[in-house]
Amino acid sequence: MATSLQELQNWVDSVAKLTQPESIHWCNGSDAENKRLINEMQRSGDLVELDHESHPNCYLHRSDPSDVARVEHLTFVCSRNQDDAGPNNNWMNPADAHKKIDALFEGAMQGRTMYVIPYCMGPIASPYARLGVEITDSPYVVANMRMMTRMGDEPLARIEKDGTFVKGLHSTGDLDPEKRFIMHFPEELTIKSIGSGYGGNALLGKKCHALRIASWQARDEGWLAEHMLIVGVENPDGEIHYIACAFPSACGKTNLAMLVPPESHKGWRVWTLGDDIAWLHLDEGGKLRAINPEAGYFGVVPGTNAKTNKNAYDMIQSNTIYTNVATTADNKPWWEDKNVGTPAIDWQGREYDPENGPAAHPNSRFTVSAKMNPSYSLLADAPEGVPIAAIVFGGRRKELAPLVYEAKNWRHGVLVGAGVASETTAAAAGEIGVVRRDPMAMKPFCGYNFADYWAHWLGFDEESKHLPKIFHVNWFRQDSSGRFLWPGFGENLRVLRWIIDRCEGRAEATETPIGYLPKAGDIDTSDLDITPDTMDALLSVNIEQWKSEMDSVGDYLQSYGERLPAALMAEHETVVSALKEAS
Ligand code: GTP
Ligand code: SPV
Ligand code: MN
Repeated sequence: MATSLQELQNWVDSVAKLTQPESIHWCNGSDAENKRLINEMQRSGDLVELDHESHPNCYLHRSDPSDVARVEHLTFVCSRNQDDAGPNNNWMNPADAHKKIDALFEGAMQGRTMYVIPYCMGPIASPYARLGVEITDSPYVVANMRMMTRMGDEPLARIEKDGTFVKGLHSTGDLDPEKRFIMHFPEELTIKSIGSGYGGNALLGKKCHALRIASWQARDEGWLAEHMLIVGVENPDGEIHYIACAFPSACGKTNLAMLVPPESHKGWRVWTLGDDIAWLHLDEGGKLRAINPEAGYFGVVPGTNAKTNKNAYDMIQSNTIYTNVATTADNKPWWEDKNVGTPAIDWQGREYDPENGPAAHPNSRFTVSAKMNPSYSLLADAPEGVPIAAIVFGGRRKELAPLVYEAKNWRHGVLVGAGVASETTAAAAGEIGVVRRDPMAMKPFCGYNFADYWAHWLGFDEESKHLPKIFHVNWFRQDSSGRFLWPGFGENLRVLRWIIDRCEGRAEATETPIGYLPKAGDIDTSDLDITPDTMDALLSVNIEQWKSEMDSVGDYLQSYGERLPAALMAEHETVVSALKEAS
């Protein structure tokens, strides 16, 4: 027996029987194991080594061109009761789902090695951490999971001690998009994914476990599993405030989490706790505390340069796996807006030709251990997590949503979160740039009915008098020629400062029907090339536009029917009335 836990051994045996691998390898997470896998992948062509002088220990992986992003239409929550999954999820009944996907797993690993990956989401000693085991036939997944989670012997020991873990079964399959499914069985703590080797479809600790399954458990157990970065902002006096921000995929979480303070902000420092997922618990004093369940970053590459995000740019010069970037003639990685070098070979391995579109895929990614981050916070390993001062929702909106506003109270903040909308990005297959509702940035990730989820959020108000304030930001307002009005990136610190000052009761605000906005001059724009007119545009609330926005939010909420909490509709009514009064 490879493990003392009978349930785990039985499951591995049954999967082997179904998928018929040539051999089984239990991952211990060691350097030697990783080196061996990397070598094997170089031989098979799964990985290409990049120039090792400039990019030591960096590799390029090219995924199948039909497999470059999450596939939401093939992602299912298979709860016993369809209403528990809700209108926000695709649903299949568990028995049918198992039958359908098991048929695809039959013999799927023939001639391949089956890897068993024990992993821990969260600091290994944390009471909030959760365990899982992913079985996969992809060595690329193993190498990624090693950076993205705490993986190997230590987690296995805790799994054997605790006796409970999430079962994740993955096979790359034959990549036929017709035979691609990502299925979740929350009541069985089980995930089955076949037909994709990409990101959130295949690294099952991330979206499948830490968001879809964990959100379900969190509702039952009284906590929150959210699509949020966690960042610490240290002022020149050495005070640190921790902020958790939920922005949809490819809307700026990684960038904000590792923000580099601009020249004008001497003495400020930013500490990264996490860049994608936060697990939030109320502590005994009623404070909301966050841990990052992950141990690495699977980040968007395009747009990363020494100006936009020097921390990220420096971080990915070594010990990084790149997926679907282009390369230069001297075998360095290249992507759009890198601003150095020229592409020779595109992400599909073809000679670069602008006729074929971007050289790097717009959803090309880097995988890197969080420890490589120059702004890594040691508290990312703290079992008890960090106290959250503010929760910030956001999205990508050309118009309407101001640079920043503050919700009037927790209940209003939940409405603000539920009403989040954002332009779609390359992170998921499908059309790009269409505005869609993405409540709390969780549309693709909430493992249960949004109506129940909002009720769960609202319920925190009764549990604590010390909840964080809630805000909304939008870095992506554009002028009529399509230029961003706000410089973004490091300059976003200026907005975080206002947010923190509001939490500390030391900044002014104007009350509007949608919430509190900074007064002119409350956001420090010194040393910034931005006109007062632009700031006015960024901080304006167009009442007529907001009236129709709130109508659309109302229609959206109503579509959840009877399970929708009355308090959320009541809050919606309050905002609608305030808008009517103001016009
Ligand atoms: P996921 O990993 O998909 O969840 O994405 P994310 O939310 O972490 O987004 P990320 O920080 O990777 O940013 C996505 C894209 O938005 C990148 O191309 C960035 O360069 C760009 N971006 C990030 N922050 C800003 C900003 O403040 N302003 C502008 N204009 N672009 C930004
Ligand atoms: C996202 O799409 O929000 C991501 C990338 O963070 S993936 O891991 O592919 O889901
Ligand atoms: Mn994400």
